[in-house]
Amino acid sequence: MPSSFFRASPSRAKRLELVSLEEPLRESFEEDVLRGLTAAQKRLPCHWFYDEAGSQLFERICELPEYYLTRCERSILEQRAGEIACLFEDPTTLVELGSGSASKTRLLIEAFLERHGRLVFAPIDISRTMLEESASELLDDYPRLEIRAFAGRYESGLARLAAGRVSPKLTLWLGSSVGNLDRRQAAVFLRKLRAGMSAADRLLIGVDLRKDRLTLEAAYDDAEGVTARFDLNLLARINRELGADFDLEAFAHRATWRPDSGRVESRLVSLREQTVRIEALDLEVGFAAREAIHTENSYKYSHHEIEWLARAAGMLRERHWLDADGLYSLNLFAPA
Ligand code: AVJ
Repeated sequence: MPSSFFRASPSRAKRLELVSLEEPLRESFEEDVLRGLTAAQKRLPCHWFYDEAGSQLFERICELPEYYLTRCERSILEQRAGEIACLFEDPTTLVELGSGSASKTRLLIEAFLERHGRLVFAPIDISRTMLEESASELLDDYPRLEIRAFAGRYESGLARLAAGRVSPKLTLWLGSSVGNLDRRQAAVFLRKLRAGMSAADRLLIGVDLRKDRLTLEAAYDDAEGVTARFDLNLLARINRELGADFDLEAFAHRATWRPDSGRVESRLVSLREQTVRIEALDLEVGFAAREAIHTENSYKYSHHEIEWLARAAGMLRERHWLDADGLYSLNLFAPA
C-alpha cells in the first residue's frame, strides 16, 4: 500500500519530539532523608511524595470532596478555555510545567485547536514515562497537535525553550503547585521564568486562595484518610527503598492552617516514644512521643499577595478568573 495513503494527517511519529534533558538525581533521596531526620526539627522534602504509589494516591486526593482545588480549577478552565485561547495569535506554543497526566490541559488544547486549527504543546516533566504515556494519548486524540516534550527539571526545559526563541507562548503552571514554595522562592522561580518571556508571552498560574480554617484543614486531612496515607507513604517509601522499619501505625498525619504565614503545614506525628532503624544509612532515629516530621507546606494567597508575586517576578496580573464559590484562582501574568 502506498504510504501516501496515510497522508491525510501527518504521522504520529512526525508530530512527537521527546528530549531528555538530564538524568534524574538518584542519590539525593538518601541525602535528604539523612539530613531531614537528623535535624533538630525533623523534616522531609515534599517532592519525594511522588513515587508510583504516591502519585496514585495524589490522583485519588484530586477526586476527594474535601480537596476542592482540582475541581475548582477544572471548572474555571471549562468556562474560560475558549476566552483564554482567543487572547493568543496563531501559532501559539502551549508550555506546561509538571504536566503529569495533563487531564485539565486538554480543555485548553481543545480550545486552541478550535480557534487556530493547530497547536504545539511543550510539556516539561521530570517523569519521562509520564510524558510518553500522556503524549501518546494526546497524539491519538488530536491529529492537528504537535508535541515537543522535555523530560527534566523545569529550569532546563524553560532554558531550552528560551534559547529556541519560541513565541508567542502560553506557559501553564496549574494545580497550585506554586504553593509548595515559600513566597520568596516563588518570586525567584517566576523571575527566572520571566527571563525567558517575550512581550507577547503569558503565564497562566493556578493559585489557591486564603480561606477559613475548617475548609483548609479538611482539604489536607480528608475523612476517608487518603491524604493521611499519601503523607505516610513517605515513611513507607523509606522502608521500601532504604530498608527502614517505620511502623506506619505509630505515626499520624496532621494538617494545620497557619494564618500568619498563610500556609497549611502537614506533619507526621510520632504516637509514642520510639526508635527507627534505617539500614541503607546505617542510622537509628529516635522519636519522642508527639515529636513531628514536617512534610509539606501549602501556601495560600490573598488577591493582594498574588499581585505582589507578579510584580516581584517582573510581571503584572493582567487577568484573573475564579470558580463560582471564589475558592480558587487562575491568573494570567504578563511581562511588566
Ligand atoms: C500538588 C502541591 C498542589 O499542596 O495542595 C495535596 C499537594 N498535599 N494534598 C497541595 C497535596 C496534600 C498539593 N500540591
